Amino acid sequence: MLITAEIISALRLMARIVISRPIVILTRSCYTSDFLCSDFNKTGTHMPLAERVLTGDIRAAARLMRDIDDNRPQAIDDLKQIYPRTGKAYIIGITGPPGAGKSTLVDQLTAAFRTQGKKVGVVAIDPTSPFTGGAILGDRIRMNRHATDEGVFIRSLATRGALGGLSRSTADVALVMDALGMDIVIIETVGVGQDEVDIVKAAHTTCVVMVPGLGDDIQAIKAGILEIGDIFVVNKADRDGADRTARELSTMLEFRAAPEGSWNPQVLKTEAQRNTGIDELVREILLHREHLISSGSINDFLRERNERHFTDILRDSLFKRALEHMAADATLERIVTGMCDHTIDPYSAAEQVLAGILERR
Ligand SMILES: Nc1nc2c(ncn2[C@@H]2O[C@H](COP(=O)(O)OP(=O)(O)O)[C@@H](O)[C@H]2O)c(=O)[nH]1
Ligand SMILES: [Mg+2]
Repeated sequence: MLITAEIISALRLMARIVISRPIVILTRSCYTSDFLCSDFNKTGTHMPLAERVLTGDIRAAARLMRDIDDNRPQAIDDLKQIYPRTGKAYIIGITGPPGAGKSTLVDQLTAAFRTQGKKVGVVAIDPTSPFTGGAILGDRIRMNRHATDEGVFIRSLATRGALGGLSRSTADVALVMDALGMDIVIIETVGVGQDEVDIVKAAHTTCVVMVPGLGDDIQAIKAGILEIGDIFVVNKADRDGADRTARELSTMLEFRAAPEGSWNPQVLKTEAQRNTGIDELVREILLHREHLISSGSINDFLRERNERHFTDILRDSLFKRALEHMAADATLERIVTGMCDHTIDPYSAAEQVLAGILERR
């Protein structure tokens, strides 16, 4: 009897595996879509990936973003080719604490820009989900109504494994969206650390999203977040204390020493869930854009952003080169062993590794 029961349960398990397999494969193919790997465009002719992106081919863009994620060397060649044709998209950063309603707001902003005929790319970054993260999936579901709209391209980036390189991969993904012809690129990130601050610094306009009821905690908001905000949004204005939070934020902003003629950040109230206050937010974003252009501060902004982008790439390349150099003859192990018995100091070791790379050139 026991054996029969075991056999039955084993058969059940096998049946479940057999049934579930195709489902798993289908689900995977929705996201990682191997059919995206095809190098043929809609007309069936062969065309380099970068060129396909530049003609607005969404599948090619998804493929290139995956290559960027996987650190494929070919991705760099493609980025080189698209770069000269970028610089047209307007980048909006949305940052704030988890649960503030950022994704809901991004969804409404996307809809608002779509009614103006603008194509919208969204990059959602969520450091709270280091693995496959429910929140990232949540963003996808929340943005689902745009899923069939060819004028909207949504991409989630996990911070896993990115170790400091996140601002760079975000910048690269934003470039691909720009090359694809997206007029607006919205970057959503949780405002928790320096990495996230760096990410939104790449945006032309940064909106900091808060919620009512922060009370005295508002004092604890990192000064860095206050500094980067071009627009402050008190979302969930349907909740008690929205006016108070908005007033407190305005007061804090008034105390900032801002140079004459510089942009004066406003505090807006929204109810993202009910689409209230979104048109006002769009208007404020466009006002900030006008200010950047008319005051000429867009030039300083672009110089700063490009310098950061370049130094990020240079740092990455040097580090990669150093790792390769050290891997050739187990240098890293030797340095670490030497440091453990204090016969090697890390400062001289780093100088020597660097000198070794430079000699090779
Ligand atoms: N009461 C209220 N809830 C909202 C509002 N906007 C978003 N939410 C809800 O807040 C929760 C978190 O929203 P989400 O957009 O995922 O926040 P995120 O973590 O900042 O991206 C969700 O359950 C939303 O439905 C709003 O204006 N009022
Ligand atoms: Mg979110």
